[in-house]
Amino acid sequence: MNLSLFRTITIFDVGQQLIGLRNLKLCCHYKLHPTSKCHQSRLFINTSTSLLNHSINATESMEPKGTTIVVEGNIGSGKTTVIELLRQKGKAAFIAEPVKKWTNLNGENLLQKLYEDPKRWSFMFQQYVYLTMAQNHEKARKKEGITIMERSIHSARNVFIENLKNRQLITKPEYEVLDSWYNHLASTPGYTPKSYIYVKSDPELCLQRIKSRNRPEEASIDIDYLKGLHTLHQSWLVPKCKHCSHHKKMHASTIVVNNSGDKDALVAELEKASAKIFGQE
Ligand code: TTP
Ligand code: MG
Repeated sequence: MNLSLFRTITIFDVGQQLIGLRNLKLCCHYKLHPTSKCHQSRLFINTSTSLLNHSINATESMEPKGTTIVVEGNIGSGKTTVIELLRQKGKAAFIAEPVKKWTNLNGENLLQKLYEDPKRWSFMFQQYVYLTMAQNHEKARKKEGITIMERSIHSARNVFIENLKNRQLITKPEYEVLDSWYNHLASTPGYTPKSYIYVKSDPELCLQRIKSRNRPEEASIDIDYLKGLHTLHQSWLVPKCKHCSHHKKMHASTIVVNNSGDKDALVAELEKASAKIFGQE
């Protein structure tokens, strides 16, 4: 009996970067006589099958199991509130923003350091944001169904790091290192969401919310800083040029949710967006 095994699989390199589709053609011609026990042939088939299974498993674990949606918007725009409201619908899994990690890394309050001396600490802080966000993308990729997470490596790069460069709070080499990290992380399968929920809010309102929630680290945030972040969110998530849109958002769509500060209006906005959000599994 001739047994032919001919499979095509996807391979990723050790650095977990997709290097393209390569064909692995495994062809085993294997003669089996009911009476003879050909140990070597069996061993070959067993090893090849394990390798194949291993590669397929490796491939499967890289591929996202479900759909990731990311909530973005200015500091104090109401992302956490939006997530709480969506949570009540019971139709998705949720991953919280790692702010707690940023305020306590083995006793170090990195967020506080950032605001106390941005020139000294921004580079360090943004690297830790990348790490903690990559951990969240990793969690999201393994979940089935819809997973909604607050923030992403994409806002870290397209909004915060861009803003730090504009304000000359990071040096050119620091910017280049952060950009290289982004290019590496963003090419990981599953790290680009299907869509963004963009919580759009007036920077003045964001400032009011920041003041009333009173995170001690954020006491120095001013309106110019929030206006800069607002402009960057806009040009990233709702760019006027189609080419820029594809380039910057890597084909993810944007669902805009306006937050004017009125809770009932926000609930109504989410109701309107609900079909778009939950209909994309
Ligand atoms: P946000 O990620 O905007 O979270 P939030 O809880 O303030 O937003 P919302 O009220 O809409 O729920 O900001 C958290 C803090 O982290 C804020 O002080 C800004 C800072 N930050 C950076 O400095 N760099 C970054 O890349 C990110 C993602 C946040
Ligand atoms: Mg929040």
